[in-house]
Amino acid sequence: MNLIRHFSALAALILCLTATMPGARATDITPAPLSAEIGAPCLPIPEAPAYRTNMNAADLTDLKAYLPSYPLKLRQANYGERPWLTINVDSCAAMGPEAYLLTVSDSGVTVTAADAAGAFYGLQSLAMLARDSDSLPAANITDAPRLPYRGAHMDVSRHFFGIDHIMKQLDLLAAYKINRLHWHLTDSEGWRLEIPSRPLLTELAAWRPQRLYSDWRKAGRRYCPRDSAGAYGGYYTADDVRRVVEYARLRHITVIPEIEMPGHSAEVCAAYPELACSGKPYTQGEVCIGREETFDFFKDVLDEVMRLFPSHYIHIGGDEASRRHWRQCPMCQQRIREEGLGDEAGLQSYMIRRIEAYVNSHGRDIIGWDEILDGGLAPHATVMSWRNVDGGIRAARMGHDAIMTPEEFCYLDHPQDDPSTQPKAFGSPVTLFKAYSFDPAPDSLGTDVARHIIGVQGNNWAEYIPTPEHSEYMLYPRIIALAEVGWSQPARKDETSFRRRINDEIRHIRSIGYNAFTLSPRVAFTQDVDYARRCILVSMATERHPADIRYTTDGSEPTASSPLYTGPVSIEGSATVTARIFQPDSLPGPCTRIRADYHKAIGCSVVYADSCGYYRDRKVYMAGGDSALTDGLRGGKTYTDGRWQGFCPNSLDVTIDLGSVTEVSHVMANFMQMRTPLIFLPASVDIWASTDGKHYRLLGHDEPEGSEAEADACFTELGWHGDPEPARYIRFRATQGRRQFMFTDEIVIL
Ligand code: TNX
Repeated sequence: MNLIRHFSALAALILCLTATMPGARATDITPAPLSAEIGAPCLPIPEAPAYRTNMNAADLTDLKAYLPSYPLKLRQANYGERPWLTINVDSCAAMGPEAYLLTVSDSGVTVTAADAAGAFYGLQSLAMLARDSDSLPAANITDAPRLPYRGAHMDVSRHFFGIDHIMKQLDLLAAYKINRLHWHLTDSEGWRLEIPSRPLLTELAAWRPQRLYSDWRKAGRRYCPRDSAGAYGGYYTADDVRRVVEYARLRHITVIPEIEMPGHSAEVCAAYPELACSGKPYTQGEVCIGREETFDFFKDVLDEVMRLFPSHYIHIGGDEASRRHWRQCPMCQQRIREEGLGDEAGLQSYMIRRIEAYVNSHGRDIIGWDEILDGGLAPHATVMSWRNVDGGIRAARMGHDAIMTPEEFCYLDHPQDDPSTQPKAFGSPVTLFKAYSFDPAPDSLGTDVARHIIGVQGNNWAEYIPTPEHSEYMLYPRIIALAEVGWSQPARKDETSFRRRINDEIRHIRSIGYNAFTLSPRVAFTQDVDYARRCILVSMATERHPADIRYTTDGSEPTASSPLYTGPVSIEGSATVTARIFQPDSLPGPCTRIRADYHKAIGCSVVYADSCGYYRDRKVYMAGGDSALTDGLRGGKTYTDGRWQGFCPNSLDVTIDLGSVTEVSHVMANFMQMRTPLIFLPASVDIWASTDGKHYRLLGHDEPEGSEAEADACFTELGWHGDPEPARYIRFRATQGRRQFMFTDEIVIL
């Protein structure tokens, strides 16, 4: 029956899609609805619009409890009064969960849904149509989510955020139809949930002498008693949790608690050292799996968690455990032998399976980070795929559900623009449009696999997020891009429309008190190569709207009368392209520049010295393989864009054959430094030239400047520039400073 209902709903929706009126105006509803016909303004919005609904008593009570947060001041229609808004909830309606129909005509507004969540989402879309206006346009909107799980994650361990901050975010997340809050409650930087039977978790392990995570790390990662002077931290009481859970429920958001195990647990071992292999505090970040006490502990914790959180899913972490201590621990080794677990990966998986069985025995299911696939997946687990999408796909192929949250697209703790312009953040940039481009369940996976991919989530890890304002800055607007990724059908996603809508959303949410990032004021460049015409094609983009891009190719600063960018600019030979944006009512944006060179080495062969190897086992770090350094393709601001080649742990040492002896006056490569993902500039570079491939002479030596070497994030060119020298072979060596990662995109020879 349910299935039939689903199919007929789908058929109805497809009909609606094809029936969209030609010439209909684009909607301003975000995430983009399945289908929308929007006409001319037709219905005035009264001061206090009256609604009538057939909702059941429980749903109506919930709606009334929510309405004070709703942008329109709705009131229930009086007896006999004609309502402005009718909300129909009909469980027999041919619609799936969370779906709704919204119609506006001159006689009123109707929201129809099969469940209260659908009605709630209809109201959210209505609020967007009504925003900043005194009348509504005629509208006929049919909408349904693409994926059932649309999540936002909040890390409250690395820095602590009070429940007011959490509830403020729930208001906005719900407006964008996000329906899960993944609450990362425990980690080595602080335990945040009161557990009555384990008081030291919140008397000690929720507090530290230093406010900032980075200071605390440097000072040796110690906790301090709650009442010590200057203690920073905090935790949630049962009452706090109940308030958040209820506040979220009224907004159709399920709060999924995460209790990390067996890794990311240094705070547990500090409060209860008997759970560490050594029996001592501050010795390890993973609990001992050999001891029964560890299981007793997590059972106590999970009992309280399941008492407080009605969520069907309990997230048990499972990521990034070091297995070093288990290898040396007699009790862990004994467990491995007795249970026939093979090795430490098997031991970790044993713990997750035992915990899963406990959670299952209470009628709940677990979610774990993708590392829970190692050593054998627990039978009913849902996998949250963070390192990339592979773990999620692997789980889905095995018939398990998966939630996609790959770092490359979904990590909101990464900078959202050129890192040198942003507050310190983790890893490589995840721009708004990078997040927007993510497809968690592409058709290419096939329906059997794709149907197990139940959702997508943005993760806001808080190592470098010390304040609520900063947390909002990282969340918005990227979480809205991910809301559209999760809600809207791929065919409804459209960068141009999203750029327009998101700029409006940012203005709006800033006006109601959220500290959203206002998007990059800088032009972003991409370079492509036209090998046949021997030129570089420079594309330019802006995240802002409305905005014109103007550019020059002679090094001068663009003015309002410089050429307007309308499509890729071709550069023959070498040029510096300078561009900036012009927006109405504001000063021109900062200039950004790139050099484009159709240089002498493009297409030439490169020999990698035996001592050096690019990082072949990681697809994303090898860019174009052996031709990456001479393919003319320059990297952007992120090392995962497929154009940067990574070297680890060895140095870069290559020889380029220009084909015949030619005059060379410039040999340069661009390098990046990003400290948090351990990417460093080389310590130095050396360049040699040869005409015969046997005898080499040194052309130059270069080193980064001190300020660059110290920078958290920077890009710099290193190489040689001088009087023309005859050369056929150029050897370029960049020596690692730290034996970590080193990335370059191209060796430019002029
Ligand atoms: C990896 S994602 C982690 C977190 C960090 C995050 C920083 C995951 C399961 N583990 O503990 O905060 O990277 O981006």
